[in-house]
Amino acid sequence: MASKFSHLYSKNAREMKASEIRELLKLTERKEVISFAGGLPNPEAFPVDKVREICNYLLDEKGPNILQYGTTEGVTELRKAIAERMNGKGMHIDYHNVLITSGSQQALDLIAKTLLDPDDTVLVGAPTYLGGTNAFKSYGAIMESVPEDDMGMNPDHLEEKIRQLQMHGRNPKLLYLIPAFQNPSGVTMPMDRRVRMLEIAKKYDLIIIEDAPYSELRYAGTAIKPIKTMDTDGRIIYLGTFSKVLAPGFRIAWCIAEKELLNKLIIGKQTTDLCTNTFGQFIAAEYLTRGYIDEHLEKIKTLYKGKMFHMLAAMDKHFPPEVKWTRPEGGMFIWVTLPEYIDTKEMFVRALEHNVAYVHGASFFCNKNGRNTMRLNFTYATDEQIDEGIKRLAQTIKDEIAAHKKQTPGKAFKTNEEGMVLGV
Ligand code: PMP
Ligand code: G9A
Repeated sequence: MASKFSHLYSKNAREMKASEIRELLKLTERKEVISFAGGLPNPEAFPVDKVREICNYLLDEKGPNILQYGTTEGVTELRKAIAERMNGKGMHIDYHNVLITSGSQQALDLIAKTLLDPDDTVLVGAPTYLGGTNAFKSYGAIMESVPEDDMGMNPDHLEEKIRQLQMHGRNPKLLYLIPAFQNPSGVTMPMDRRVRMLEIAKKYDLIIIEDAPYSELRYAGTAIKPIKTMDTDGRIIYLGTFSKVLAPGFRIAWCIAEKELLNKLIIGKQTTDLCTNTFGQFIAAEYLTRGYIDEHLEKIKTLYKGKMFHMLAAMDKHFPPEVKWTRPEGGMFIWVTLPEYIDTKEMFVRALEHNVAYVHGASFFCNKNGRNTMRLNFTYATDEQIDEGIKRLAQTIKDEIAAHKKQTPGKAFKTNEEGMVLGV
């Protein structure tokens, strides 16, 4: 329904859609609901004592300066500590390549603001993080989906998609990737595909956004280097965040880019929020330089690994055989595929009646696919809630399957692939 002022909205505002994750967060705040919806860290994983210790130190030793406005680029100590940490992972940057942002979400918005004109094309995975695609769409860009499989985006499909677009006079500008423990699928892209992604980006002059909020949350297998470590011509913008490894409430993240491009992002940020929360940046800098992050990572990896296997075991036990799901090596999500006749958006109402929530998969697709999929977060709930929530979800799914079977009774005879009746 058009509102009183809708005729005054900008074109961009007309494109803006509410984030399904953010909206669900309101619904799932009800105490009785067991939520596997939001990608929330477990509160047990917040280093309250270390933060208290650092705060006391900062306020006693550094005084009021840490409460002042800061530069738009970010607190130098933090930028330096991040550059050092990223170089430890194989990058070749200095702190002038680092911009501190108010969450990676802001970086996604700033990148869109800086690079995208209305009707520009962005290549995205099907599925992919809706916070990214919503940011791009809010600047009028058009999403073109490339199918993801159990190794992430398929480079052959990507190249095919680019060729098709070019035949129609469209040259995509941006390629949005989440190579490590993808949101929503939990899938990780192997090295050979990462290499191909960079080759394709060079060949077709694309900028890659390598969005990596979960890269440090590996619970099995061996680490794979970020694509950014192979970037020789500065066409990758790498995004990291403290949201999953310290606390999302700080809203502190980092964006690594080639200096000229970074300068544009900085100018874009000047009109957005002037600077990121300074106090939080000083806390994050201490957290890094004191080495607390590595201790803490070990702790939360143990916690999350336990929860992931707990949820997988509960799913093995309770889910009916018609349901399939991923077995990630890290991150925060399990991706579930139900029989095609189940629409998880419609089923959500029934799930909520059972007081259990998930994010329906279609919201991660820009091509109308994924209606029978859903994303489960395994980090937030307690182990007891995981057991109970998976039981409730299993029951909801079984009810859907039973209702479907009632509507379409099983065939009385068997047919072959061509539909010919067998055994007669
Ligand atoms: N990118 C991805 C892939 C995410 O999953 C998230 C948060 N769930 C973000 C970006 C935003 O993170 P934040 O703004 O908290 O750093
Ligand atoms: O609360 C948010 O919006 C961040 C989490 C994102 C997600 O659930 O993917």
